[in-house]
Amino acid sequence: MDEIHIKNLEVYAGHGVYEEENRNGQLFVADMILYAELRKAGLADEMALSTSYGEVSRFANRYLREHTFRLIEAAAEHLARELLLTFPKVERLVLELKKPEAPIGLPFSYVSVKIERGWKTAYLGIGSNMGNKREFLDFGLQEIKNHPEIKDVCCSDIITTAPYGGVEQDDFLNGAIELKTLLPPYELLAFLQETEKKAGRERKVRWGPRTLDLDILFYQDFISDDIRLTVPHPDMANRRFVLEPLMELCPGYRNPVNGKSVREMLEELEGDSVGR
Ligand code: A4P
Ligand code: MG
Repeated sequence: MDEIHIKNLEVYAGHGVYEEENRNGQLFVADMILYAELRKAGLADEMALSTSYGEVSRFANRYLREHTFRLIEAAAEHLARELLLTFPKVERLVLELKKPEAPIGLPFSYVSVKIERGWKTAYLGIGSNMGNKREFLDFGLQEIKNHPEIKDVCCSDIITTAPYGGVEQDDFLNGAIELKTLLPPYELLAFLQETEKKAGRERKVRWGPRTLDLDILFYQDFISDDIRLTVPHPDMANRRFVLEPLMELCPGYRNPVNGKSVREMLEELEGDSVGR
C-alpha cells in the first residue's frame, strides 16, 4: 500500500497526568504514516482523489489542542480514531506521539507512544428462528450500520434454511454480512453480543432457538482458537447456510486456517450429501 508521511508535526497542547501540564501546556511532536491507494491521484494529478497532508496536519493540530488527555496513549488512540473516521481514503495509519518536555527530571530527548490502527474487513453470519425472524434480522443489521466504528456494510440475500445440529426447532432465516470496522475482534464480539441481547436473545440450549444470532465468520486474516472467540468459524465448512450467503459476498475469500476459498468449501460440501 502507498504511504503519505508527515514528520515532526509540532503541537502545543495540555496533555499530562499533572495539573500544571494541563494548565500550562507543552510541546508535543507527531509522526504519521497514512496508508492509502495513491495511484489514481498520481495519474490524474487530482487532489480530490487523494488525502491532503495539509488538512490532516491541521486536523491533528486542532484535535490535540482542543482535547485534554492524561496519557499520550489516550491522545494517540483518540486522534488515530478521529483521523480514520474523518479521512476515508486512509485505510490504516501509524501514529507516533512524542513528548520531549515530559516531567521526568533527567536528560532525555523524548518519550513517545507509537500505534498502528486501521479498518479491518470482517464477515458475519446472521440468523434467526424465533418470533418475527425478519424483523430481528433487520434490527441486527440496522444496529450494525448505526455503529460509528463500522462502515461499508453489505448484506447478502436472506435464505430460509432447515435447522442444522440435531436440535428439533423451527426453520432459520440466514444471511451473511460484510463490513469494515475499527473495532478489534473481541470488541466486535462484545458489540454483537450486546446487539443479540437487545433483540431479546436468551442463551438456554446450545445450538437451540434464538431471536438473533450474530457470529464472526472471518476477521481479516485473524486466527483464534479461544473458546470465547474462535475465528474463522470452525464449523463453517459444514454449513451451507453460512457458505451460500458468503458465496454471494466473497467467493474468493480464503480461510486463513486451511487456505480454502469460500467457493472451494461450498463445492466440497455440495459433493457431500451429509452437509446441509
Ligand atoms: N464464540 C466463539 N467463537 C465465536 C464467533 N466466531 N462468533 C462464543 C461469535 N461467538 C463466538 O455462542 C456461544 C459462545 O460462542 C459465545 O459465548 C461466544 O463467546 P452463542 O451464540 O451463545 O450460542 P450458540 O449460537 O447456540 O452456539 P454456537 O456454538 O455459537 O452455535 P452457532 O455456531 O451459532 O450455531 N441451523 C441453521 N439452519 N441456521 C443457523 O443459523 N445456527 C446454529 C447455532 C445451529 N443450527 C443452525 C443455525
Ligand atoms: Mg452464535
